[in-house]
Amino acid sequence: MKLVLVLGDQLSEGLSALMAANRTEDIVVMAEVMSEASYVPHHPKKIAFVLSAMRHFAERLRENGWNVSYTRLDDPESTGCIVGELLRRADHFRTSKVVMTEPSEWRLIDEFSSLPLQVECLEDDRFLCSHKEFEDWSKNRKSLRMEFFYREMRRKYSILMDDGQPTGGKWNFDHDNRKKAQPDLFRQIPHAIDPDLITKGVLELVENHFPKNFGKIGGFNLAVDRSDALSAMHHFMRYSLADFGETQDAMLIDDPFLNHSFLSPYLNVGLLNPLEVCRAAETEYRNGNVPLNSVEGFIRQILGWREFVRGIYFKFGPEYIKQNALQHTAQLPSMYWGAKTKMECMDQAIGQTESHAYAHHIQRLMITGNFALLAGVDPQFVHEWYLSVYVDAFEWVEAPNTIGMSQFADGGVVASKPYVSSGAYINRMSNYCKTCSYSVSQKAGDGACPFNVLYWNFLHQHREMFSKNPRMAQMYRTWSNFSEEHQKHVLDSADEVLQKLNLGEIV
Ligand code: FAD
Ligand code: DLZ
Ligand code: SF4
Repeated sequence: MKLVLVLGDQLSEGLSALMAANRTEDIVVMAEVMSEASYVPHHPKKIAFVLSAMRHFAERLRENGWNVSYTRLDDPESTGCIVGELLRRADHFRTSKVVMTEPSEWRLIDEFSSLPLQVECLEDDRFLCSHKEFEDWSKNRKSLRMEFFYREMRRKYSILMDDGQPTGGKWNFDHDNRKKAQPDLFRQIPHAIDPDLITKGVLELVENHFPKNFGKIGGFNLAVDRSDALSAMHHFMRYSLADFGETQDAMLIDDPFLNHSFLSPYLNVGLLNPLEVCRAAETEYRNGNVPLNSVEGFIRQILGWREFVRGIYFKFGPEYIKQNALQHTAQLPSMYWGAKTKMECMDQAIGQTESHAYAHHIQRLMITGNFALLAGVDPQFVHEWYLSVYVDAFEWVEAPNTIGMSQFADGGVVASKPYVSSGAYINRMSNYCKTCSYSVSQKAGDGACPFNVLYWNFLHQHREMFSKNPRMAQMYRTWSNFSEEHQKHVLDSADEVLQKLNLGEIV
């Protein structure tokens, strides 16, 4: 008899550890534990989602004949951590044999590596690219670019391929995407599910145990089992996929989801499988229901970006998250934890994060990420924030996006140039600036958009590193064409904003 460990983000019936076990003899171990619920101050909706999904999954396993040994968060006998719970169950069932699927985070891989038990750790084959395949693809490349990786994945799974060629004759249809969106009261929001009794119990538990964590627990409406997660997927395919591409980069006041899927939580805990989501999207296209630019853009996010960032996380090892290539040291401004801000764009992105534990990609990258980078925040604080506040946040996917793509703290492994912009980009892609206290057209001085002054300040501060980058040369030429007086005015204004942030004053 052996123990089969199932972690909170391994809620898939086809999990390799379950496949290697015998349901009539072996014992499944699942544990709600404080160590996992508090390694960062998770948003209450994230904790509730994971715990409720774990409870539903345990029920499902029992219905299917498994013997499940389940620890609840408030179990007085609990040791409070997964390793402790595994040892306790091993002692109780008098066995030292454990089978598990590789954890998706270095922190846990490390903890399990020195257990006084016989642990068989299997590959996590829910991902579409194995560690070996990523290593083979990446090992002799000077730079790792997602676009080339993505093409390999399209070929490997024959997704959106016709006679060996990409469907529609091109790999990427982003040219047709990236448009501004119009407010639309009739736009469908992601599928919402009323909490059942199990979820209600979890919500109460989380409210009692984590009253101070940033984020609102009210209005919880996420799917917590596979069947509802599948409904959420079909809902997205039916109502939002068609317009996904065009509005992918757009941002609108009080429209947190636009045509995004909000499927990341389900993918990340294993309620949905990435391949089934990609295939379902392709079928919508083949059936003539949705345009190619939307389907290709959507599939690229999952088959391309999601697998690519996982490859980066495992290739570069536990040290990856500690990098700080730009040597930034500032604190994370208090507005990130809900303090007042006069910046409409930050208020919108952080406000919806507080309410829904969700912001879409461009809000994460070009609003909160962009601002933290321009404000010179220590990437460790930024990383901790993203890992805490989003319901889909697990380190393997969050860290390469934050440390790499958003903060350039890996020195350019994920991104070929830093994702920074002035207010002009935000104004182009959103309607935020119209109601903002700041003026997006003002370049310096009181009332100027903070993104405007911080943007030039960032380029100026990091000219050694970036002025030779061909993709940034134009910006440096523009800066050098400004008069010295104007440059000084901009840099002084940036200093004032940074001072205020540093002193905790409202910006
Ligand atoms: P959609 O826009 O509908 O996209 C479909 C799916 O594609 C997503 O569900 C997701 O699984 C995948 N996807 C899209 N972009 C990415 C990407 N860049 N990397 C990996 N997968 C992607 N994603 C997470 O799942 N967890 C995180 O903790 C996370 N942290 C991020 C932090 C920063 C700073 C940034 C810039 C991005 C982060 N992302 C993260 C990526 C992306 O923002 C989210 O996957 C996406 O916003 C989830 O919303 P959605 O399901 O509506 O996505
Ligand atoms: C995120 C999370 C939370 C909040 N709680 C638990 C838990 O109580 N028990 C558990 O097994 N997993 C939990 N998780 C998910 C783990 O943190 C996740 O498995 C690791 O971060 C590896 O990705
Ligand atoms: Fe954001 Fe600047 Fe626009 Fe205000 S003016 S919403 S701070 S980009």
